[in-house]
Amino acid sequence: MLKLLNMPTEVYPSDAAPASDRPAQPLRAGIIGLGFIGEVHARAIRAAGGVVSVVADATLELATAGGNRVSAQRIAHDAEELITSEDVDVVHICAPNHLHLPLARKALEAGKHVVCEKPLATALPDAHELVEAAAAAGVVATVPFVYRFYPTVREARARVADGEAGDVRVVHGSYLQDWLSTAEDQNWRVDPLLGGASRTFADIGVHWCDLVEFTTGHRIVALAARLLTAISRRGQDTQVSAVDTEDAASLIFETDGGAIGSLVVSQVSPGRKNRLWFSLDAANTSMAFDQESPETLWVGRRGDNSVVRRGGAASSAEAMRYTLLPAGHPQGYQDCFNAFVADTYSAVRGHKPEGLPTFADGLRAALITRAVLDSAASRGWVEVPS
Ligand code: SOE
Repeated sequence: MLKLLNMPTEVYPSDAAPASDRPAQPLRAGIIGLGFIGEVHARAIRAAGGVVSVVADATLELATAGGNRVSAQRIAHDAEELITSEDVDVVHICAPNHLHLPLARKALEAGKHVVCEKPLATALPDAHELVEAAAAAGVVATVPFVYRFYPTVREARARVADGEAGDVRVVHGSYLQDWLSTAEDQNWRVDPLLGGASRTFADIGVHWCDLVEFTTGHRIVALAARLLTAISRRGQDTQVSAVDTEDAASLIFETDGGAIGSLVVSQVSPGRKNRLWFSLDAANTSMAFDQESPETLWVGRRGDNSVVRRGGAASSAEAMRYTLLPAGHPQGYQDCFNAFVADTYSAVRGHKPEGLPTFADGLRAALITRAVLDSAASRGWVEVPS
């Protein structure tokens, strides 16, 4: 104890340290939109060492309530004020889809780094514009395709990349939810003016496509899709309106790596909460991932099948990079989000984290969504530009 008290002050030369040895100042985030996903962003910002500096929402009342929930330092009068604020380094856009383009455009014009929720834009030319604007601004611009950050997804990716799995031949799966499964269920995403022409595919199908393209390294080059609007009118009492967007979609596709595949997406599957499931059936092994049980990867072989646990001794370096806790201490969705924001902020600091989903990936999702809509309209196969 005495020794500690007598410790010479040079041991802690914090003031004398050269600037480069001092910890970097925390990045200051501004969040626009404080629904479920805005709050997920807020937790991830803090986990990444950032601060929730300013928040904005559709009204000052909403912003104040949301700002209190996430303990923001300050409430902006509106989104525009937040974007041009001095105390914001990174703008997180969590507002409804039709606002992504104008808000991201303004944030890029202001020279801010941007995290924009998917879909990046509701129309393909707008997604192109944002990719170009981000490149011209020279800032970091990312889209939260966060399922990439499950260690078991990285494990599957590593096993494809190092050849252990063999050539991927068949890719199949589904992404199913039930939160819009009754006629009383209503949400702004149902309205094409707010959510865009595609609802279920643009909201969750794009996650699945991003994930399988990311893990296999293949690109979907052609597809044939069908859309279903199972519930033609939604709402309650006097607030009932006709539905113009799809409740479900199915597609078959081909990849540039010579694989074929199929996907079913739905927001009207009772009991399925957020069931993103895929199987990559390759020459040596099949690998299946289930987002609702993300701690394991099923590995099928001609001989014995096995279940690979996150954090196990045989885990790849890529999976270990996102392993925070010892096996048996479950990691989940928020951890993926935290890792995504941490990698985005690391990119802001000049690093190049591998596998970070950028606006280019948001554009890729918009291209596939366009192809799905075109195919459903023509009832034929459509090529997907690479
Ligand atoms: C709602 O469908 C939603 O929150 C999506 O918008 C997310 O992207 C998905 O991860 C979970 O479901």
